[in-house]
Amino acid sequence: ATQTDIRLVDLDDHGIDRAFRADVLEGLGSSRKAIPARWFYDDEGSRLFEDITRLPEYYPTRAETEILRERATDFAGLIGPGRAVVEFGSGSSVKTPLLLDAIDPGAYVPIDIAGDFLRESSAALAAKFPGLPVHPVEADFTSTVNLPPDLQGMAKLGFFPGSTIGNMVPRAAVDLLRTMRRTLGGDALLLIGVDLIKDIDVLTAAYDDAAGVTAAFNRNLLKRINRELDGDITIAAFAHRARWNDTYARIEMHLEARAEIAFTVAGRSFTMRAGETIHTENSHKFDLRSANTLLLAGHWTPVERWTDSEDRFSLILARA
Ligand code: AVJ
Repeated sequence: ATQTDIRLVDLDDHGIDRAFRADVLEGLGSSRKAIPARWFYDDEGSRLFEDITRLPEYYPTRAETEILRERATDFAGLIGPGRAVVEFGSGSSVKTPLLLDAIDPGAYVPIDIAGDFLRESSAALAAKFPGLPVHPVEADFTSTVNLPPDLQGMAKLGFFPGSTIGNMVPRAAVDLLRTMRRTLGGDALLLIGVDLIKDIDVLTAAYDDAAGVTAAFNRNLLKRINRELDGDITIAAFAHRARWNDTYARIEMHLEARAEIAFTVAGRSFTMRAGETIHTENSHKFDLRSANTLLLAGHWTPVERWTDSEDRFSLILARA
């Protein structure tokens, strides 16, 4: 294909609305309140996350970008040209071009749940790579995604950067890895980023920055609930918390009620005690063995791994 293609394969918006409502009502109704982290990424949340990646405390993006910059020759040799790069979660402005530059792909397929953000980032990417077919797909990639028929016969490289896999508890991560294998098909490869276990103060600061951007990102979930689910939550009544859970090897983010509070969402009433939290995110950290074990359980065989110069972050290449 010579023509740049930025058609958007459309997902049923009502499906997303219904899933958000169901997750929020179930999460707020449970005795330990929790809402899945994937709901952070409405258009505003996606923009706030981009701001997070530029924070001095938030090292993962810089560390991963360093690996992509330094190891282009390795990627070219191990991956080769002509593959369709399928990115799970739409590309940030910097990382994806580094990978595409390194391997000379046959097509680029970003999959994301946030449609408007996907449209913008796909258009920007297509402009940078004239002649590269770009096929954005608006979908929830935790279920098998039907890739555009134009890609049949092209081997796939899954790209899952940013340690997004760390947002899932191990059993969900394993399910997702197996789902990705189904989405990508036969002789696929997967290039996946995982954040490494390190000093707890460094980890905690990355999720509780001095400028308060991560706090705004966390609280944006409440704004989204108010707007999309007709809620009346007082946003300022909640404090942002980030804490290390050593048993699970993960940073947890919570929204903590500063005082007793009552609110309604979608016509339902909820109350919270002072100090009670809504658990909004897990960000699991790995060492190289736990990362390999996770991949193997997800039916992927590790082939090669790279870390940044300060051993903070790792990119792993695996084969189906
Ligand atoms: C994009 C999910 C990997 O867990 O580090 C950043 C999201 N949350 N700061 C992460 C996030 C708070 C990020 N991931």
